[in-house]
Amino acid sequence: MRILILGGDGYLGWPTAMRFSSRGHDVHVIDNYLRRRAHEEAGTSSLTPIGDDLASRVTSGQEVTGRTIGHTEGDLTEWETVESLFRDFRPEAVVHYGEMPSAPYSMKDRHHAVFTQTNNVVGTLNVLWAIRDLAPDCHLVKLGTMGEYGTPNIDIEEGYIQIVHNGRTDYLPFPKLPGSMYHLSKVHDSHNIHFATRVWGLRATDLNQGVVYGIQTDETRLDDRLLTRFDYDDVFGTALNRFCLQAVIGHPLTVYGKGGQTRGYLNIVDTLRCVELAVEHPAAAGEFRVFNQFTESFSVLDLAELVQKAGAEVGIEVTIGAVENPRVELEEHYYNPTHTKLLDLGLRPHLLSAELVESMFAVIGRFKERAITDHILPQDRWRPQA
Ligand code: USQ
Repeated sequence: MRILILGGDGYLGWPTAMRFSSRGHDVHVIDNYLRRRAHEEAGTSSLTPIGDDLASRVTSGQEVTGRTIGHTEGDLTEWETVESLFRDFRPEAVVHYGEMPSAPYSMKDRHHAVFTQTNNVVGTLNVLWAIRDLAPDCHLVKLGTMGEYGTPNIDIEEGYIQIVHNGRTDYLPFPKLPGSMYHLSKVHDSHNIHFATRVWGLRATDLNQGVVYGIQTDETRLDDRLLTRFDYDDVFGTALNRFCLQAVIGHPLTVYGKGGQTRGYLNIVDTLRCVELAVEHPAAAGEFRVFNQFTESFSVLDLAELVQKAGAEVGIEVTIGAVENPRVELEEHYYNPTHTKLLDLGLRPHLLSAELVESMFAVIGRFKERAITDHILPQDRWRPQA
C-alpha cells in the first residue's frame, strides 16, 4: 500500500515510517522540522542523537534495512506542497502526525497559541481538500488525543454517545472539554474531519491517543542511527518519559500539584500497532471512526511511584518531588474512558511494568551526558499572572 506519513521526522512519525516500510509498504514521509526549530529556539534537544535531517535518516535506514523511504521537506499549511505531494505519491492511506503536539507550548503566550491552532487546523484542512480532490478513496488516519474529552465526571465513550433528549434519541459526538489550546486544535480538527466524511464521503479514523512512553521499537533497535527522538524538557517531554530521565540523572520527579491527574497511557510499540491496525482495517466511505488509543490509566503519582520502585530494583535512589502545578487542571477527578475498539481489531497491549521502566533507564543511561538540566522544571504558568 502507498502510505504517506505526515510528521515523519517526529517521535512517532519516524518509527511508524520504518515499521510500515519493514512490512513492505511504499512509504513517503513529509516534515517541516517544526519540532527541531522549537527546540533550537528554547535551547533544548532530544536526549537521543538523531540524524541531521530526513535525508540522512532515510539514508541510514537504507543502509541498515535495504529499504527506501521517500521524503519531502515541506509545510502542510502550504497548499502547493500538499497538492504536489498528493499528485506525485497518490497515497492510499495517510497517517497524520504532522502537528504541533505540545500543550505547554500552546499555552505560553498569544503567539504560540495562534501558531498551534493555525498550524494544526490549516494543515489538516489542506490534507482534507487534497484527499477530496486528488485521492478520494484514501483513508485518513489522524492522530487525535484523549485530551479532546478532558476529564468529565462521567464515563468517556469512544467518540460518540447516545443521547435521549425530550423523548428523542440520537448518536452524537461525545462532548469535548479540552484542557489546552493544543488540545482544542485537535477538537477543531475532529469537527473538520467529521464534516468532510459527512459531506464529501471521505473515510477517516480519529485516533484519540493517550500519553505515549518508551524509546525503542523493533526497527529503532536495529542500529543507533535509527533511534527516534526522546524529549524530556518541560515543553515537549511527557510525564513518564520525563520521570525516567529525571530518575537517571538524580533529579526529584516533577509531580505537578497533588498528582491525582489521571490519563490513559500506552507504549510507543502499541502506538505503531494501533496505527497499523487502523490502516489495515480502513473506515468505510463516509465513515468518521473514533478509537480511544491507550492501554491503561494511571495517575501522575502512580507513575512516580512505579519509577521509584524500578529505581530501587536497579540501585537508583529516586525522590518524588512536589512542583506547584503550572497548568490549570483537575488534580483529583473521575476517569473511566472506554477503549475496546482497537482491542477488538486485535491489539495485544504491552502493559507498563517496572521491567519496562528499567529498560528505559538503560537506554537513557547511555545518553545521559546529553541531558540539558535547566529545562526540566516548568517555566510557564497557564493562569494569567498578576
Ligand atoms: N505532569 C506532571 N509532571 C510533569 C509532566 C506532566 O505532573 O513533569 C502531568 C500533567 O500536569 C498532566 C499529566 O502529567 O496532568 C500529563 O501531562 P503530559 O505532559 O505527559 O501530557 P499532555 O500535556 O496531556 O500531552 C501529551 C502529548 C500530547 C497528547 C497527550 C495525550 O504531549 O501530544 O495529545 O499527551 S492526553 O494526555 O491523553 O491528552
